[in-house]
Amino acid sequence: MRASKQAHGRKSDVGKQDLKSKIGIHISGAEGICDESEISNMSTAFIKRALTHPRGQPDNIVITAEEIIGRPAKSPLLPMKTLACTSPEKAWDIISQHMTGLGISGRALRTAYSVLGSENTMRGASLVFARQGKRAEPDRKRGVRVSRMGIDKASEKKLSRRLSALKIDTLTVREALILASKVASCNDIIAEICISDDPDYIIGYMASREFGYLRIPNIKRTGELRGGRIFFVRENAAIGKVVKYLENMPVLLEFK
Ligand code: WAQ
Ligand code: MG
Repeated sequence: MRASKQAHGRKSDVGKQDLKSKIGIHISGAEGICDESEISNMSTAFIKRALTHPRGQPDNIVITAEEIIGRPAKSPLLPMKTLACTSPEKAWDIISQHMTGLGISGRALRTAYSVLGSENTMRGASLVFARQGKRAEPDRKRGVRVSRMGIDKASEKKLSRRLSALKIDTLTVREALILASKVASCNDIIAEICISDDPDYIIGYMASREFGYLRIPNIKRTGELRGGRIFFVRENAAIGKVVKYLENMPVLLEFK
């Protein structure tokens, strides 16, 4: 699902930067994998979400349903942990330390910082070369939208139980963990940083196969419309293949 609105909509709903752009402003997006019998339920839930989104009222909602041929690849969900963090400045210190430990350069971190600081949010993620720090996504306005990921029924139950015990069993957390786990399953991606573009959601995360999914409270301040996702890619990665994998390869995540 993707929901957007034209830039001349209610001014209170969007950032000043967004008003300058003539194309639709991104409000909400969502994706999943389900059985044929559940397509209708999933679509209804997605439309409901688009219509009640904190970023504003969309004037355009697009639902796409595609058949998956063959069995999706399987991959494990990342282990999860919540870090202690009291401000966006401290969040960036923590992120920088972890990323530097994975070999991500200062230049790449500066690129990430500027993308994540912009109120011109993208619908997808920015790909950043881990050493040179150059952006690699083919469309800088849109970014790369990860899709075709889901979770099997049994794993979803287990995950819900685990998250309930931590009092964080929300759709936002479940979907973010599923997305991050698919991204981490891509060999050419070293790590991810994510900040929600919802003005009220101030917990972000960083993720990698090395250290799993690390939640970061106070990654931004309440009310800020900025947000985004950065995927750091290996310097010699074939970008076309990475994009194909993220956008098209069906992956079912499993709770182990
Ligand atoms: N593929 C690539 N990028 C995406 C996708 C996707 N499917 N969905 C969202 N993005 C990018 C896009 O730039 C958005 O502006 C940005 O990420 C934020 O998206 O454990 O809700 O859907 O409590 O607002 C983190 C949960 C929630 C942390 C993240 O992201 C936790 C969230 P949002
Ligand atoms: Mg959002």
